[in-house]
Amino acid sequence: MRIAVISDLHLGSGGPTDYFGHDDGEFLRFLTFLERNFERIVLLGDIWETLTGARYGNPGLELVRAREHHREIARRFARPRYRYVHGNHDLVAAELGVPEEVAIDTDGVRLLFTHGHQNDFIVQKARWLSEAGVWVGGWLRRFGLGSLYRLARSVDGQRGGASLDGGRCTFQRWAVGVASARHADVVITGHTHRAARAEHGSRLFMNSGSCGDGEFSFLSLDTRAGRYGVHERW
Ligand SMILES: [Mn+2]
Repeated sequence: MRIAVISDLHLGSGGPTDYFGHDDGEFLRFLTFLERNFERIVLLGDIWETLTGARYGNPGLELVRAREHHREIARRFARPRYRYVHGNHDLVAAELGVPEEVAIDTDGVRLLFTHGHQNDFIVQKARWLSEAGVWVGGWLRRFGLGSLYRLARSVDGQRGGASLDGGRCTFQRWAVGVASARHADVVITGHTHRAARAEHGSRLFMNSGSCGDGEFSFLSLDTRAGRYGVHERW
């Protein structure tokens, strides 16, 4: 099976707290390209930004507003080719039945898709603190404090344990541990916004990077041909 993976679009309701950074028409052309070349497209979490509303703590309303603001993209994602796995910025989608983990068995290969926030200590142990941090970040952007926002993001990124050196990356070690527990050959995550591909013994770790901030990062998985690629442009 030929599968494409994208994640971390952070589609919001417009304005400074919408981190998507694409023209919707151009992004729809990118999705058409994926639909023509892949049998399935996995949306691997943080597709919608639901934590940066002006008032704190109403992700359900923010999801509705973001879907209205990007109506054509929302309609596109309803096509049968798409498979949605939620992340921590669109956790509210779990209430609508969106899973936090999906396994696909095809051509004798088991693929495991999970966003990756499950490895984040603060997200897991103090969800309110993590969500309040994202909400404050939204207000920094509204006040035009982009540099402070970027500093906070980079500090948070360091904390995530993601490293380009697969052997030292605690995020990858966690993901490969989950893959092993689920008997998966390939584990695919998002969350870190850092696209990656690294072999860990007999298992393969991949990260889809981000399609937010105007980026076009995606993964191509061809289980029949055994080809697994990271792409930064289409
Ligand atoms: Mn995330």
